[in-house]
Amino acid sequence: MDKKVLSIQDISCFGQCSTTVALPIISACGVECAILPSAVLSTHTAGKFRETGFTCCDLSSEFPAIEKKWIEGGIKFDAVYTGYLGTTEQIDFVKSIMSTCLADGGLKIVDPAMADGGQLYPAFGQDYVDAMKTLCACADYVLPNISEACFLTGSEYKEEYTEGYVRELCYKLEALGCKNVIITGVSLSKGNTGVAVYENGTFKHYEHKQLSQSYHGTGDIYSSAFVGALMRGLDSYVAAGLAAAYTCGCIERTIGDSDHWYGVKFEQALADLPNAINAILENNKK
Ligand code: PXL
Repeated sequence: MDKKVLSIQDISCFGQCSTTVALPIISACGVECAILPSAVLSTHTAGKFRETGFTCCDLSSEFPAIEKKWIEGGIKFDAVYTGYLGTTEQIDFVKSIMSTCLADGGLKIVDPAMADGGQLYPAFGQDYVDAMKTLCACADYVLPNISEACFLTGSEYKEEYTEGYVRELCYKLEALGCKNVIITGVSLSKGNTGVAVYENGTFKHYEHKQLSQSYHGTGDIYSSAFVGALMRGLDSYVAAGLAAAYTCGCIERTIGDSDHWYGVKFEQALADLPNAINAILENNKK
């Protein structure tokens, strides 16, 4: 059966993140993607935009009426995937929509997009972290980076760490209530980076070469590719690796263009995604 995903995150009109990457990426995977925009911003809030400023219009007031219409129309989703949300009230609302609009057995996939480099994004404080903890506690999959995992678990943020440190973050997230944990940007050996996947008590690390630059929005690109691949029926560890390979492909296409500092050229690698998913599914049939 074809799957329907609901993506709940902001629309940053310019900047290649959140809804403007989730919709094309999940669609390219061959999965229907509905959206619920949490806010409309002129740009994302990172990098130079942190200094030059941005506009933000919170759309929360629309949420209850949209939810009511969806309930009346019997509209249900096979997964609700959340990213950057504007306020703690929106986090509460997301919990409500997960209870009213998820099909039986539907997945709750939470990317707690709120921090990077050990720092919270400008819009957020401890109250947001506390609210995000409660959303992650009921999630089937959480996809934090190391910074977000530290904020969620009250752990010290480290730039250099061992596998033991990452395992500890996974155990603490599990103790919080997260069923399955995927931590992005996990670098366990010099020159390499990757993702840690902690599922059913088993820790795995998918590793690839570290690229020379990091970019804004790659967490959203990663999560969207993971959601698309998972909803096509791929095993979560395979989906995690495929999403990492796709994100690397996006970064490789952007390195060298200093004008393109605000995001990655995900469009140029988009066709790789369904090809990779279909090849794995074909191979699984053999
Ligand atoms: O997850 C990245 C992101 C999404 N949306 C907004 C952001 C950011 C990162 O800074 O500011 C509005």
